[in-house]
Amino acid sequence: MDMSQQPAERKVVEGVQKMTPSEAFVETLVAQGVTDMFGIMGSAFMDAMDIFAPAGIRLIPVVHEQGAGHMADGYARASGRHGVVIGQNGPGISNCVTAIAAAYWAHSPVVIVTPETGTMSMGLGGFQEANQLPMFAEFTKYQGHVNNPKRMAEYTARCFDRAMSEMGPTQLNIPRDYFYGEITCEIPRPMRLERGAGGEQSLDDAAQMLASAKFPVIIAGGGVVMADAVEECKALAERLGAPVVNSYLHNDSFPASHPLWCGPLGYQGSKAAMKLMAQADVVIALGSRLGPFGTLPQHGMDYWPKNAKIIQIDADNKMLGLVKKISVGICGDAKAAARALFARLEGRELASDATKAQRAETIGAEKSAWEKELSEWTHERDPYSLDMIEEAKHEGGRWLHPRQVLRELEKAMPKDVMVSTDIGNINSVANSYLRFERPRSFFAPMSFGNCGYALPTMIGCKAAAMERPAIAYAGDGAWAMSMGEILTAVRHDIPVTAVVFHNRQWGAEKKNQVDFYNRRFVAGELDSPSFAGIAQSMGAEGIVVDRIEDVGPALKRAIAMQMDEGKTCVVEIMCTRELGDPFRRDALSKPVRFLEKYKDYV
Ligand SMILES: Cc1ncc(C[n+]2csc(CCOP(=O)(O)OP(=O)(O)O)c2C)c(N)n1
Ligand SMILES: [Mg+2]
Repeated sequence: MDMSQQPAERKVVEGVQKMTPSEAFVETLVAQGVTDMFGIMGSAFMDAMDIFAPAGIRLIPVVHEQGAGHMADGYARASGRHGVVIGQNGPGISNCVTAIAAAYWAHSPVVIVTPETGTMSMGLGGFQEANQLPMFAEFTKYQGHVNNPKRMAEYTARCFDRAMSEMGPTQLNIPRDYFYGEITCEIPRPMRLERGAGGEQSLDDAAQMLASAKFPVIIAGGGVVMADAVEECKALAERLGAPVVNSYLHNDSFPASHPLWCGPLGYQGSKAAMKLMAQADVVIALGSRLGPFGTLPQHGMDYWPKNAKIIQIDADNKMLGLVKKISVGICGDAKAAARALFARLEGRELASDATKAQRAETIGAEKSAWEKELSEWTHERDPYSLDMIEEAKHEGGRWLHPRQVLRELEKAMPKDVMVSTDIGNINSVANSYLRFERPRSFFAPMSFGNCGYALPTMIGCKAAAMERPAIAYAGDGAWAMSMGEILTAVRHDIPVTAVVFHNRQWGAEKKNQVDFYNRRFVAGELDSPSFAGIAQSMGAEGIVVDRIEDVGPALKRAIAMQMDEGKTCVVEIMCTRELGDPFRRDALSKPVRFLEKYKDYV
């Protein structure tokens, strides 16, 4: 434990002092470096809220508490600091469950503060009463329940410490009457875990495997982002001449301009990455839990190298060998482990040295083949998509091919951009077109996969990094779930740019009805007014795009408004109904019906 890392800016009261529990709570937040919180005010924590401002804490009010949870998640992921969310006991808290689940699977150090019904009425079925611990049990790394007001500072500090050390959300549950009273306590200083490289033996074994590898491949996972390990990953990759692939939805774990970068694995990922992966005899999964969804066959390729030796490095020992069979598991920090492996290879002759130039050529060739394919892949070619493209020609209006739109957006991306994506068909296809130069730049709903994620998350990212351009992608369905938070962006001067793919359908799910249910569409159509118009009436800017040549200029204009004028803008892009490959082909089966009345539904 490193006890010296005190946030420097603000002074925290020293020594044992008389204070109220509200003061103990707020001072502990200050000690933990909290400057921003997201939520909606409520009587349950008003006594503490009253002193947020003099403590140097801004509470950013949102439209819906789910938005606050996502904002805290985005804030944490963009900054590496805690994201904090708070709400009214009962409904304000239950509104956060989805967002905390998403933060859990993103390994975000989010602290959710959950004021609870008072102790004297708990269990009597009073107003806004709920058991708030079970709701979050599955999605938190630690749940602190303040069981006595005298322990307010202790529990608060522990929730903040554990969110960092356990890499995930923690819950601080506070009976609302425990904010009041008189206590004597000392404000604990933050304890931050110093992480190491892992066990000596496993590092030695891994280094030996790498030394004898003929075609090593590195998977750069979320751990590389969280541990700030890009330079160490680069050094290891360059020493080995190994291609580096991003794990699913961690496209920012390695710079896309690097010659060894090959793009993401997983759903709608890079064929170059997968083809190179298939050739590996040794794989180094650096900071990755090797989540099951991220390594499913794609583009008709079952690319996972079944005979390769797998070295997995994860800071959480429980992830080692959980999903994929591994040869060596290293419980360590991605940065420290990469450095330790590099040191062990120093001065050594590697089996792969002789083929370094040849492998570099193979990598280059696979990458350019994939780029060429992507550029020529202007629209989807399956029968449903072709029908939809044909249909669009006969409808009024101009409708664009999503893939072409995504390519144009990619070309128009500003430097140092942060992008969030939502869950949906076009957002998933976007995976191939989102490339980054630095970590903490790409934000997706990860394994929880909830629609309505992208906008609020990006507002949180922007609040943490006002100097960076912020872009949220969303389909029209997911957008409508979350667009209320445009009000938050406008009201509180946290400008972002949203790109809404208006294809008039819940496309991702409809794709399953195309593939498995003989195009029997149930509840899949979306008829909506102009989202640019809605944005304007919420006080933001709105641009409608229905010509491909306008896509890039529209994004650039919106970014200029964001960065120069502090304006939020919604870029609404009118798209055809064509659909890319589905999400869960693996998890669906052709329908079977036994009852006579449903016999046609196969
Ligand atoms: C909260 C939530 N509800 C439902 C789903 C199931 N779901 C996954 S994708 C999707 C459709 C998304 O539609 P849209 O946002 O319009 O994007 P498109 O697929 O059309 O590009 C739905 C309903 C989900 N993932 N999350
Ligand atoms: Mg849609």
